[in-house]
Amino acid sequence: TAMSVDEKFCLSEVLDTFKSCLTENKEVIIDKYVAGWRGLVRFMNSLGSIFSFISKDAVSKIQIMVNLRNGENGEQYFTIQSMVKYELDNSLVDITKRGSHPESGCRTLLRLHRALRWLELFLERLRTSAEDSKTSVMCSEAYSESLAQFHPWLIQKAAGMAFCALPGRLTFFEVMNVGSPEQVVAMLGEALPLISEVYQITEDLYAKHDLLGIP
Ligand code: 1PW
Repeated sequence: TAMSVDEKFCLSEVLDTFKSCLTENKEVIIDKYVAGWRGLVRFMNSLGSIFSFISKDAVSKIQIMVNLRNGENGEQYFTIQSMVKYELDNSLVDITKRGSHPESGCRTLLRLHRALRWLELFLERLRTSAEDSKTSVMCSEAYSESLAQFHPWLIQKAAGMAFCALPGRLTFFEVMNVGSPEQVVAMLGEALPLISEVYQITEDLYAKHDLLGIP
């Protein structure tokens, strides 16, 4: 993949990308959504190599979405809404059991969407956390409440081990490269409602089309 890991990372820029996801009609622009994820991957990689097994899967999902955008029907993948319509109209999604479309846009994006909920819960905990709170605990609580239910036992264990290696709250804030802890908290307070809106719009769309359980 052409993804660079050494670019200077700043979390507020990443969260800004998620802000720019939504069109006026509240459709989610896939290029921006994917760009937001690229930034999150850089963030995870800057947390240490133990997170690379986590980011590796996100990287391969991002690549699937990029390939669809660059493919011959790329314009159908401009927004999540147009993607869902296009793939459903053309029977390009395996809805109830795995079949001939293991890498559909709908399936792939659903994985990122579920992970975004984890991120939202985690960042919200981080935002409201006390100085002596443990990032590992916040991260694993957010994980149990969201993504864990979709992961087999082995991945849950591996994720739990990665969380234990997370740096403390202050170091974590420094890695975000936003400024003082107060500035981080303020930035999160601004960004979270937007991430949450993108999440909710996607969730509602998938629910409407009965796509939340794509295997
Ligand atoms: C510290 C901030 C972290 C927030 C980013 C969250 C990223 C979540 C990626 C978790 C990946 C764990 C290992 C991969 C598991 C895959 O099996 C799973 N992928 C996801 C994204 O959940 C399901 O994909 P699959 O196997 O059905 O193709």
